[in-house]
Formats: sequence, structure tokens, C-alpha cells
Amino acid sequence: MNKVDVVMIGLGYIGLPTAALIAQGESYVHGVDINENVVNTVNEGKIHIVEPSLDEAVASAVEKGYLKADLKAVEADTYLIVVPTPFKGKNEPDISFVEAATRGIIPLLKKGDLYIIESTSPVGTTEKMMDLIYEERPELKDELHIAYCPERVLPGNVMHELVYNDRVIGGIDQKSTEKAISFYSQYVKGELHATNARTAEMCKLVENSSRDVQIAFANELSLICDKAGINVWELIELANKHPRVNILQPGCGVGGHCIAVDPYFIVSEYPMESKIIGTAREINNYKSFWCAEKIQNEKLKFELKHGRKPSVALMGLAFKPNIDDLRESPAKYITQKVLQNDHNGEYFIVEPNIEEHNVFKLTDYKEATEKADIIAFLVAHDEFKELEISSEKSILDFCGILK
Ligand code: SAJ
Repeated sequence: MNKVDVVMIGLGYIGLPTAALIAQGESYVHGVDINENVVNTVNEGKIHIVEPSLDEAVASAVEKGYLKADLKAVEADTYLIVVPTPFKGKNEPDISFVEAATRGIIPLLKKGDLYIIESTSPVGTTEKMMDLIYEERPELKDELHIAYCPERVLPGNVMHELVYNDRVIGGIDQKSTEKAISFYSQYVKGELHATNARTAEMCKLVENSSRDVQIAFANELSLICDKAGINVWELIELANKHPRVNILQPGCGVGGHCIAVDPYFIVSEYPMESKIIGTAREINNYKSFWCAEKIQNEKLKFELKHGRKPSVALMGLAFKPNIDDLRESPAKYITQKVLQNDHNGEYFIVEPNIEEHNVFKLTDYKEATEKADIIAFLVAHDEFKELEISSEKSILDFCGILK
């Protein structure tokens, strides 16, 4: 059996592509996951997530023997922690998976090893894990390299961005930072920027909070424009003609596992200071609620005018355009909320990127727009932009399809 170079703990949306990339560089990677199905799927050279080019990368790495999955870690030179950091209680980050993954490898560590956390983590997590490791293995004190290096890849473009994005790498000391940089330089072509662990942790949280705040600004404008009788899409396009203005697009809220989550890691720790970050979260959450209310009101208006209940097309379920990922999706939330309040209504639920859904009965997007009285665009999927819609329909365009 070949000596393992890298142990990757967590074979999810980031861990598996990263493991495949490292294995492509002919390093032996031992991927670990608590889910037996994931382990079996990967060992068959297959994948359990949707991500372009990942299937070929995994199939080839497994076939050549550079990637193997397992329920348990083994001895290696480098350990990467890429597990989720969910919430507990009221928006408090839960680092128990990072801690459990770390505990699992503590007995395997030896002098000179490199331990890296990539999981999005509250500030101070890397230092906490360092204390935990040295508590259990005092003889290794200052003999390990410990660093934090967040991922920044965009779902749908992961295999490309893993290689070409710049990365921020923060060690608990200078020699850890250098060792981690030399590890990533084997497969990253973007620049590698050195810092300390706390700054690297905060950097990840700030990147996603910055985008959340910018989207909240666009969403706030959409609420103001709705009252003022101004087309928000035209307004933003015009404002963006200014050389130093770049407003993002309003939508029906912010979803996914990152932008709608990471800002809370700052707010929960620094509630008095993070006013804009906290308010942006509230605005983006409120936008989804507002969209659901708008649909209800449009239905009532229709009923008053026509003396019958309207049928409604709800266009899109994914958390952003042109993907099949429904995690933390505002469109899904709005659909659930609208249906909850009206069990007997006629609805056409549309999501062209998935075949079927275990809760919602899906309708083809063209059929839905032909049959429905009210059409609510929730996600700006490309297909929707091609539609020709009769002028008799009531349209609620929450994501700029008709702009
Ligand atoms: N959205 C808008 N208006 C916009 C842009 C986005 O409403 O103008 C919405 C989307 O519809 C979606 C949400 O925001 O619901 C998030 O989508 P996104 O494309 O902005 O980001 P994610 O969640 O797919 O990926 C983000 C990226 N972070 C940044 O752009 C700062 C990615 O680089 C990170 O690696 C990823 O989070 C992560 O894993 O943290």
C-alpha cells in the first residue's frame, strides 16, 4: 500500500473537489467521511453532488489509486479539515464537527505534520484547535504546523476556481504559514497571500458578509422603488453608469449555505459592533417574506377583479440562477409560504434544473406560463428569459427577468 500524503476530513461540496484536485497532482489522498454512502460512492469512482467536471476528476483519481475514501483517518503528512460549521441555538456557529474531526486525527499526528482548517469558522477556532491538540499531545508542542485557509469557490465553477482563485493563508506562527503556502502552491495557480490565522478566519466571514450587505442594498432599493413607482432594474442600470458605483441585483432574498449564514458568525460574536452586517441579514430575509406577501396580494386583487381564484405559476426553486441546488433557497421558502396559506389553490411549480421533487409536483416552465393567471418569477434562470408571455397575465418579476 502507498504511503498517504494527505488526509481530507469531509468529502462534501468543497472537500471532495479539493481531494480530487490534490490527487490529480499525484499525491495519495485518503478522504474521510462519516457517511458510509459517500465513502462507497467515492470508492466506486462516482460522486454524490452535482458539480461540473468533478465526476471525471474523481473517477480518474480513484482509478489511478491516488484517491481512496474511508470512514476513518490514517497516518499522513498533511491533514485538511473540510467539514460543515452549522448553527446551534439562535444563529450561533457550531464548531463541533471541526472539533470531532480534529479529535479523530490527534492520535495520528507526528512531529512536522501540517494541520489545516478550511471550514468556515468563527475567529479563534484555529487557536482553539491548537490548544486542543497540544493538550492531548503535549510532547508535540510547537512541533506541528497549524494553519487556516478558507475556500472561496463558487458552486458550479469549483474545479476551475480551486486552481485559479487567490487564497489567504494564516498560520498560528510564521513557520506554519510558510509550510501551508508551500503545500497549496503544489496545485493552486492563484496567488497565495500570507497572514495570521485570526485574520484568515475573519477574511472568509467578511468576504461573504460584504456580498450580503451589497445585495441587501439592492433589495432595499427594490422595496423603495416599489413604493415610489420606479423600475428598480432601470434605476440600477443607470446608477451603475457612474464610474464608481456598482450596485448588485435585487432578488427574492439571499440563499445558499454561505452568504446567508457566514455573517451570523460575526454578528453572534460582535453584536454591538456589527450593525450593518446584522441589518443586511434582516433586510435579505425580509425580502423573501415581502415577495410571498406580494403574491398573496396579487391573488386577492385578481379575485376582486375577475370574481374567481387565479392560478399561479411559481417560477424557480433553486437558491440562485442556473443551478439545481435548493439549499437555503428563498424561492423554496416563498413557494412553501404561499402554498401553506392556500391549500386548495391552483399552482404550477417550476424548476427546470431538476427532474422531480419529493414535496412539490413540478410543471414544465412553458406550460406553467401558458396556463397560469399570475406568473411570479422567483429565480432568474436563463430559460425564463426566452419566454414570450401574453400581456393579459399578471406578472411579478422579483428577479429582473423582464428587464
Ligand atoms: N444574489 C442576489 N443578487 C446578486 C447576487 C447574488 O440576490 O446580485 C443572491 C443569489 O441569488 C443567491 C445568493 O445571493 O441566493 C448567493 O449567491 P452568490 O452567487 O452570491 O454566492 P454563493 O453562495 O453561490 O457563493 C458564495 C461566494 N462568495 C462571494 O462571492 C463573496 C463564493 O465565492 C464562496 O466560496 C461561497 O459563497 C462560499 O462557499 O462561502
